[in-house]
Amino acid sequence: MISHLGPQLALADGVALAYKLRNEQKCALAFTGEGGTSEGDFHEALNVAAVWDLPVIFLIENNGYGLSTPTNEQYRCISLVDRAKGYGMEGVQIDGNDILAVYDTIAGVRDYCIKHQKPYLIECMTFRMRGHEEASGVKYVPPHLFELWEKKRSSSQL
Ligand SMILES: Cc1ncc(C[n+]2csc(CCOP(=O)(O)OP(=O)(O)O)c2C)c(N)n1
Ligand SMILES: [Mg+2]
Repeated sequence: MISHLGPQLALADGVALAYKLRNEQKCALAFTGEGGTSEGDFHEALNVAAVWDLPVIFLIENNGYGLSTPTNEQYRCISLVDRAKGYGMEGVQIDGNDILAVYDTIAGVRDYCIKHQKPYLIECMTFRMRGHEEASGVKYVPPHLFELWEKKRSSSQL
């Protein structure tokens, strides 16, 4: 289902708990925007996953905005991956536009979660070049950010 934001993350904990209890060599993966991490459910889900040693990957797509709210109005830590330490889990921040880095990171983290029966936080850095949804537009985004990220996109295609 779409649009759960924070509350869907605890469901991934439940899936991971089922794998653990059945001794299955699997791990759960929950995907959230950085806006979803500003909800209380995010914190509960990560804390329970750490305390119960659940094999679950929490994947954050940090695209700079939660709807129209920029990240500097959402949190005060430098990076969202810094939160991993607070829950007692490992975490990594990667270039979310580098598809091979994303693939390799998730493949390696999956193996780690299954082998060590632990959760993991991955923060993928990217930028939202369009509105949260087509109707809302992007008037709240300073134009230089589009130029900056457009350049990054062009240089990564060289
Ligand atoms: C539980 C819940 N709370 C609030 C909303 C309303 N809402 C929908 S999207 C959104 C912002 C989400 O931000 P982010 O996860 O960064 O997504 P993005 O805007 O980058 O697509 C909010 C607050 C919702 N759908 N569900
Ligand atoms: Mg976002």
